[in-house]
Amino acid sequence: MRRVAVYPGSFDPVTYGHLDIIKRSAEMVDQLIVAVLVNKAKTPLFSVQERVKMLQIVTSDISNVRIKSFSGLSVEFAKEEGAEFIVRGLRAITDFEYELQMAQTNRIMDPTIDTIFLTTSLQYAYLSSTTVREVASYGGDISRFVPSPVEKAVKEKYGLISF
Ligand code: COD
Repeated sequence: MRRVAVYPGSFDPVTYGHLDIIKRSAEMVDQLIVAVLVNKAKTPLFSVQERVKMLQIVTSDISNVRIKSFSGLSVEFAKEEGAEFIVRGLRAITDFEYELQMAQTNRIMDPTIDTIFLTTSLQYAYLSSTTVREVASYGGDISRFVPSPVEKAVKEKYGLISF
């Protein structure tokens, strides 16, 4: 049977922490769909198209990864894509409560789809898109947090690259 998983998130922007989860989970399934949420409430730094493009660039060397956007419930999107699993990353205890609640709610909504948690690699345990945006907004160095095409795009957003 062909195993498909969906890794949903905001990816605003994608970090080395996300990329680590993408690489590790892609090895566990036949196809991994990285799904970018069209956020309803939050005002993201990057548009959905920009986030999809950045993810496409940084995952171009992983043959079984596809990038898509979605709106609505992630469990419904996973079903539409024929996925068996939703992949999520866990960094710290602070992630746990939210992730557990979401996984349980999703399982009640669709018992055929399970959530798989991968724990963060230690070197990325501190890393989030929020801290990347925060550091960049003050002109700090984000090269250790995100791949270089993403670094460039973030700097452009904050007007840190002049032409
Ligand atoms: N190391 C490991 N994992 C990481 C790291 C890191 N350094 N950084 C982030 N992650 C993990 C996060 O823990 C998360 O699992 C995933 O990567 C994505 O993170 P973000 O921050 O980009 O995305 P989120 O958490 O904002 O995404 C939330 C969703 C969009 C998935 C969620 O809001 C959603 O599914 N919304 C649609 C409506 C829905 O279905 N709601 C759920 C019903 S309860």
